[in-house]
Amino acid sequence: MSKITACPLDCYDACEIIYDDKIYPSKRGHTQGFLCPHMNHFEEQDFIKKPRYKGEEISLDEALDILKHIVKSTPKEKMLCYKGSGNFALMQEVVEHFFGSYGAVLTDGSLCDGAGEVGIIEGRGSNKNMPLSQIEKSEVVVIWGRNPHHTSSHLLPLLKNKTIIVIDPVKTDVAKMADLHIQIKPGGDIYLALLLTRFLHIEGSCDEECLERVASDFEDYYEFTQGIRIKAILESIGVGLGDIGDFLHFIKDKKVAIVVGVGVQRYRHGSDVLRAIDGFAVARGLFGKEGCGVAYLGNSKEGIDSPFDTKKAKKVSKVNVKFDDYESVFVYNANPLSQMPDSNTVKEEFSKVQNRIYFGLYENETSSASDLVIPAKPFFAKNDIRTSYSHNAMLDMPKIKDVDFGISEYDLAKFLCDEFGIELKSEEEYIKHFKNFSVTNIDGITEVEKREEIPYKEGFDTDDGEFLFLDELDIEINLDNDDDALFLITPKSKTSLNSQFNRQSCVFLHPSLGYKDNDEVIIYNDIGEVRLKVKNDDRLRSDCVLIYAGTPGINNLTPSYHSYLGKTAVYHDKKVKIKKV
Ligand SMILES: Nc1nc2c(c(=O)[nH]1)N[C@H]1C(S)=C(S)[C@@H](COP(=O)(O)OP(=O)(O)OC[C@H]3O[C@@H](n4cnc5c(=O)[nH]c(N)nc54)[C@H](O)[C@@H]3O)O[C@H]1N2
Ligand SMILES: Nc1nc2c(c(=O)[nH]1)N[C@H]1C(S)=C(S)[C@@H](COP(=O)(O)OP(=O)(O)OC[C@H]3O[C@@H](n4cnc5c(=O)[nH]c(N)nc54)[C@H](O)[C@@H]3O)O[C@H]1N2
Ligand code: SF4
Ligand SMILES: [Mo]
Repeated sequence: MSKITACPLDCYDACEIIYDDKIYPSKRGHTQGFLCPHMNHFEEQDFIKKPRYKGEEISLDEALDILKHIVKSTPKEKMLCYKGSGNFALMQEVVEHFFGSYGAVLTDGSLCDGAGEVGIIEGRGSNKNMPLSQIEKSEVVVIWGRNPHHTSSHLLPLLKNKTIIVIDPVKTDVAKMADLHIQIKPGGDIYLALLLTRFLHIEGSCDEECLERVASDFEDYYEFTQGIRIKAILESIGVGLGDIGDFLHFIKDKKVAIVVGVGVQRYRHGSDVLRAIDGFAVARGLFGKEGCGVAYLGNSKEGIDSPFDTKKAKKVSKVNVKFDDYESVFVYNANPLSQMPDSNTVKEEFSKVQNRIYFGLYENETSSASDLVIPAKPFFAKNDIRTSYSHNAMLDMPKIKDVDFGISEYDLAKFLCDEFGIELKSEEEYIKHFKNFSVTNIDGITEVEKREEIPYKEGFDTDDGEFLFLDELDIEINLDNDDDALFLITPKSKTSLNSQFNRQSCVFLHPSLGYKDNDEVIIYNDIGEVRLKVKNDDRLRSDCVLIYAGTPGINNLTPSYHSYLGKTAVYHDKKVKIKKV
């Protein structure tokens, strides 16, 4: 039996793993012989092992029987299936296949990268990613709102001997090693991207050939960037004119990779930020060339058709679905009571649902508020296959070692499909379906066949092949520091993966705010409040409050409205205040 599998987690890197009694990193490809702490300690986690109903332990058969009765007794339009991305592999969708085919309601929208993705698609016509293998070939890497030491550590070896520019409100580890760190005010990136484009044009460094070929509207766009008042805007985003000069100096005549994370698009205008960053990259001629491009979170399913029947189902937003509109809610691969914005409202509405079902690996806010809890099997005990949003590999995840608890997504879907007369193919057929979209390259690495190593070589995927620039800014961006409210940023923690593993419990503040370590404070705004201990952190700007994603209570403070485009949560859109307990 093959001992090669892959990490199932929602992470850029999608590492290859050898499972030989325990988990080891593969030495091949991008994994390069190391895994992060999540996988190194994966098997030490407390998995849920026993199903339970209303607090009483039951057998798996009893749990499935109760599930069947709940589904049977719930009107289809009153049954909601809420899926998250706790396990990122492709077979996970099979449970939605059952609920979607049956006529229940599924979710859409995004808690993650959706706003940025829409901005990219508006400009380029698609969201094809610059893969890791191309970043390796660049000379300058601009890390724009990404924290690779926490979230994409396999990028780090590729940064060696390259010029590094970091744009981040926090002096992250990668900012410390950078040639230039622009410690921008949160939410200011759109202006920085527009001003960089304007100055690129002023200094005559635009790629004229590229503009002529795929961006004939550039002159209009340049005019649009002239509408920005340089001095006032630079001051309001905390960037100096010298930073712009240094940035353009470092990238001059070099192969440049702009590596963007989700931090820049956690605002209502999130889609415009990615579109403006892309606009700069187009002006500099970074698309379709070796070692150049923009690496955001690409569409991990690009080049693969889903075999599952989920398209026709009615869908409601993951960001702000009203749980109490439903009689029964089936949550899997997710911890919405912690990870959706506006947790207080989410918890209250969830508590009013008649039948709350949680299907997952670990106990959390959602499992403890559910009536029926069904344990899932961990990745190495079930068959699956996965792709990534940062490289083109397709990684097989065969069942390697069974465990004596839980049920796989396929087996749960199979049980329900059989009970309700819904067609389901065999597990092998689905895995084969996915494999049909792959090809094995000369290094023995299996990749998605239709992915281009250097995307947009032949122009963009818009109707006429041209890039579509942003042409208006009718947005309201609150960059004022004139009240005592502070910007809230909620980046990813090194110790947890969203709400899985070791979650943080502190609020991080700049020492100049005058709090002592371990002071108990209440962070609040008009949405809610959370009580946390202080940790002083001089890597922050003094106008920022940092609470890591996954910290219990963080989303008491975050708004449930969508980004203007892309139906995405906007976790950094609301400022907060602090009071001592
Ligand atoms: N260890 C770990 N790894 C993870 C995860 C995890 O929870 N833990 N989660 C996974 C998931 S689901 C995702 S989506 C990815 C996300 O991974 P990343 O894209 O790296 O996202 P974040 O850590 O949220 O934010 C990255 C950086 O953006 C900065 N930032 C915040 N606001 C702004 C802003 O307005 N402008 C700029 N320029 N920067 C800003 C933050 O300070 C932070 O350093 O990570 C994945 N990997
Ligand atoms: N404030 C703030 N909130 C955020 C974010 C932020 O940056 N700031 N980040 C957002 C982002 S980018 C994301 S992607 C979301 C993530 O939010 P979620 O998708 O809810 O992810 P997790 O918190 O990792 O919870 C995943 C759950 O999936 C379950 N699980 C894991 N593996 C399996 C499996 O194989 N099968 C089944 N059935 N279940 C499994 C585990 O029990 C785990 O508790 O959170 C969002 N929330
Ligand atoms: S770096 Fe990402 S893909 Fe690799 S082991 Fe850690 S969580 Fe998994
Ligand atoms: Mo995410």
